[in-house]
Amino acid sequence: MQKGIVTKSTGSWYWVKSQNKIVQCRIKGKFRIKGITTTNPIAVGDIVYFELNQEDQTGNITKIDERKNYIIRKSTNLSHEAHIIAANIDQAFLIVTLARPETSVGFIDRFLITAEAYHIPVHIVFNKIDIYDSELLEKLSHYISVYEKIGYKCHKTSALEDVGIDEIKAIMDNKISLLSGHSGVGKSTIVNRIDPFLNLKTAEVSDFHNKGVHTTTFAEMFDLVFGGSIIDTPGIKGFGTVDMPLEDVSHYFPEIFKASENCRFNNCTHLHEPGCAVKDAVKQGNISEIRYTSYVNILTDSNDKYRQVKY
Ligand SMILES: Nc1nc2c(ncn2[C@@H]2O[C@H](COP(=O)(O)OP(=O)(O)OP(=O)(O)O)[C@@H](O)[C@H]2O)c(=O)[nH]1
Ligand SMILES: [Mg+2]
Ligand SMILES: [Zn+2]
Repeated sequence: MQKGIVTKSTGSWYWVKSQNKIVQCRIKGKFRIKGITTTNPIAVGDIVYFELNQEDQTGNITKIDERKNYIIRKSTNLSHEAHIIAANIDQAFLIVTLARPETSVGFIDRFLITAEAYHIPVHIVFNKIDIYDSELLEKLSHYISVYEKIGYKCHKTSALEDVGIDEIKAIMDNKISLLSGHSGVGKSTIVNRIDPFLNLKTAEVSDFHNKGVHTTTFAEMFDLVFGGSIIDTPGIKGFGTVDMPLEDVSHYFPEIFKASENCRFNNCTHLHEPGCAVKDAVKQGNISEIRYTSYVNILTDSNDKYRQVKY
């Protein structure tokens, strides 16, 4: 049996890097993670064991190591199926654009709570700053002040003009980094800036929808010449439902969790209870309105009530 790391999967085939060689593998038998149904039992970043077929040099994956973490999203709002974007990552870079396409705060926050649940550090990268007008630049500095105040590192980049890329490159040194975000925000363009030899496919955002068209179709892990590796992923539309009991959501909004220590009721949902320290903090400007609104939206999103997933 040989051990390796999954660098790409297309559904039926898994690329497994083992002793600096890539072996194409299939899954033998069934792999199930307790409690959740996933569209992909094995994801990029998984450590797996396989047996090599001598005839064609392909492999059969027979075992998978326990994951230290993973980033997961629901396939659709009403389905209980989940898709694992990547596993065993050291940090995530959420690539955000305020235009072409526009990333909403709701999307950012759903990503952050997913990562927070597994203690995955997130860097927020605001890309395409070269196209922002004065209004968007103002919005940008507001967002950065909101997220930095809570403790998230923010970066401003223009992959097109090579601005700010060295800064994020330095943070990737010797780490496994995931790049995520909507389609068309420039994930693959950023990867190409970081390592031009990779020469990944990128494409214009369509004018009609201002949305990307999923140029990258499979998540793939690349080794970086300076050490560490980077996982480029297909754009995600949204997270749909959140994968945690609703009462846990507030634990993953660090500033809401902190303020909630002073709520009158210890099972306060911070929606309508009297003596709620969270609502007070919002009124006083200590918790940002945009973050509180996202929190309320997640809790009251009717689709989330269908969520049955428990770990
Ligand atoms: N103006 C501007 N355009 C950029 C920037 N970064 C990327 N782009 C453009 O945005 C478009 C989409 O870039 P991609 O790198 O393909 O986006 P992606 O996030 O990988 O998209 P998917 O693979 O579909 O998820 C391309 O036309 C890029 O040239 C930037 O900083 N400024
Ligand atoms: Mg891409
Ligand atoms: Zn409260």
